[in-house]
Amino acid sequence: MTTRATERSFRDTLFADLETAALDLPGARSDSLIQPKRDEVRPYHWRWAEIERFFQPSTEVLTPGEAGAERRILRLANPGIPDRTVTLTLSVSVQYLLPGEVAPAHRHTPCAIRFFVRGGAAYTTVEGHKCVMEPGDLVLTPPLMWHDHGNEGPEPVVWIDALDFPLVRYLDAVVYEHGHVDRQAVDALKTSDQRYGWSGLRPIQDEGAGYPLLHYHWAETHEALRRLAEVEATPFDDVAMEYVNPATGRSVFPTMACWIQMLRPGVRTRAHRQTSSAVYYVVSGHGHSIVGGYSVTVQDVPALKALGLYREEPHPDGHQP
Ligand code: 1HN
Repeated sequence: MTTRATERSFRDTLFADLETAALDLPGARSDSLIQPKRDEVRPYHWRWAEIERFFQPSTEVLTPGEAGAERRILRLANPGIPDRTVTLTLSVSVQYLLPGEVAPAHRHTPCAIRFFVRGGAAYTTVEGHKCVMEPGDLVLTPPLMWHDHGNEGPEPVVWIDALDFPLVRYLDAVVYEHGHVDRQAVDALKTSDQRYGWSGLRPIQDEGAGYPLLHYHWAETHEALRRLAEVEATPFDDVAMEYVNPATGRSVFPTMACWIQMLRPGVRTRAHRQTSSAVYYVVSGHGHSIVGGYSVTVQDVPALKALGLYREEPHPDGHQP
């Protein structure tokens, strides 16, 4: 009785003292030496119709450029993540701009991609390069490059934004600056299209560094995928191509990769799993994953590979039950 009481009070006192000293003794309580995989991120399906019905109401409560609201975005908030991001490393949103609206210039260390969904005459200006976006176009905003967006057409415009914000925040490396102007001055000679026709050629001065290509046009993307589909496919992803930085041949960003993918009609891919996370946007087509359609993904694979943390394995039975 006395021994037990003494023992308990010894432990209690020890843990209280450890707490005061800001120390932990893992394993002595229910916690383990290495905490298990964080399981709050859940697989989740956001239906486009559900997102779309909030476009109009969002204009009633928020105007970009007013009262600190720099952007009008509907952010995908994973029901398991308290910080309301889509995965623990990625933030994905749908941005909606009315005719004449401008999302003012700012810049930050997290990088972004835009995948344009619909509407005419929307632009994003990245560091003075004005990119006029059409459906299916991909535009990059590399770290710390100034960016502002605007809708110069008569219809509302919609695009998808994906950022590595949660990862950069976890690394405590967020730098965020507001611009002094809403719209950057555009350098007419400095467009991404002017320097790169996506011809497989690069200006010789662009070797190995920077972000020379900012705008990937849907017409070329679609054609490349269609041509590849005629000759080759893969067992796990069917026909998939990665957007690359032509100066390096690598992923568009060190933290984030983008793929464009086609599942040919009737195809059933084999099951696999990875340590990485990914978000799919269905561009066209339908199916119980997607059959006979196109999708674009953003993934955190480059960050995991750079850190030596990427693992991938096939499902032992080939397909899931
Ligand atoms: C951002 O800067 C944009 O520039 C969109 O359009 C979404 C989500 C989180 C943080 C910054 C944009 C964003 C964002």
